[in-house]
Amino acid sequence: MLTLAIIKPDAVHAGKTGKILAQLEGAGFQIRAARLVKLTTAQAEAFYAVHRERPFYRPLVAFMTSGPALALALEREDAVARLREVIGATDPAEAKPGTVRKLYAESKERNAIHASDSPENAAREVAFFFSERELRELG
Ligand code: 3AN
Repeated sequence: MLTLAIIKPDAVHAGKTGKILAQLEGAGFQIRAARLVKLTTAQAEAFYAVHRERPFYRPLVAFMTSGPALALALEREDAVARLREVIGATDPAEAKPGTVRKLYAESKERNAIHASDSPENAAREVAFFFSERELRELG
């Protein structure tokens, strides 16, 4: 099964991309597709549309468009739940030791990595960044 991760602009800017990729691969995920993207405001708004009424929505969109981010389609058994375990809680202060966010996140907003939170969202979010054709050709 596939899930979507995004190594966020804070982590890319801080030069943590390689370490995070190594951690994801070490946890058994295979990279099925990857693209460095600089999201437009419209793209970030659409991606986070479920949060549009939340107070952190505008700052989140501004942050996610602030620099390059690495979108990843990742495969492994039980990928959605396992990736959520590996990334840790939204707030790094609450994340378990050894999780990506505990190791690399700066704050609850600048929290290094996104991961889909349900199989339905994983399908939607993988399709947001990658076409069926490129997944097929790369896989
Ligand atoms: P997660 O990324 O753990 O699934 P969500 O989906 O609740 O968390 O939130 C999406 C993103 O919005 C988070 N990754 C984080 O960057 C930001 N965010 C969530 N809650 C807050 C908050 N209370 N204050 C600032 N940013 C937040």
